[in-house]
Amino acid sequence: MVNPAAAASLVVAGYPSPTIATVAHAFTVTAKDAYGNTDVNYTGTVHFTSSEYSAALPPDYAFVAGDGGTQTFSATMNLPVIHTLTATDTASSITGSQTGIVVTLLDTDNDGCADVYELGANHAAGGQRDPLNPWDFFDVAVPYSAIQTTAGKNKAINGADVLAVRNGTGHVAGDGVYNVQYDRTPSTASGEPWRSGPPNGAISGVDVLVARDSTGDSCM
Ligand SMILES: [Ca+2]
Ligand SMILES: [Ca+2]
Ligand SMILES: [Ca+2]
Repeated sequence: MVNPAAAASLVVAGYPSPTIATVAHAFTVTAKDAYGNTDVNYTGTVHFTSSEYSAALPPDYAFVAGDGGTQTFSATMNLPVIHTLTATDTASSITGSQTGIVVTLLDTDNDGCADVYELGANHAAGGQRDPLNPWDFFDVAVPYSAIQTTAGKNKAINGADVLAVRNGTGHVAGDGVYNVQYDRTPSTASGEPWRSGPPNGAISGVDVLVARDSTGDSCM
């Protein structure tokens, strides 16, 4: 066994990426000497920080001899985007980070609009929708024809979505061209066209109207 030198850095690792915001996950902190060996005798106190200012981080932790230089912790990222998780020794300032942790928001129905936005009040921001209805946010993976220049969902309902639906009009389930993603059942809620429902087997002008009426809505 290698007899380690004093700890020179902390290795923060194991936090899952990509991951979903607001869910707690485990990660490890390991004290390493300058040669990359684990400092099994490390008894420093580590303090946690993150680029995600609202993250739920562990309290300061004082390593004990029985830890063998490594310990498992738990943290929760609450905001999406890409974050860093850092542990720093409060006395010596040796430190280490796990970088590039990709955090996304939960989108239960996978319609491109995260639950937290679907539950919001502003329909133009994706709100007043149902996080369990995958057909109420009309962002589609264009194209339906070569006219389209944008590929894939972009979390915004715009002219490309409307055009893609329009180009699919006249097709019905089973005709070999029909694509279910351009088909909706219109909302039955008065004045609330964004509450569209599941496919009804025919892509028609009504679907174009449903898409058009939600144009400008986005869900970031
Ligand atoms: Ca959703
Ligand atoms: Ca939905
Ligand atoms: Ca339809």
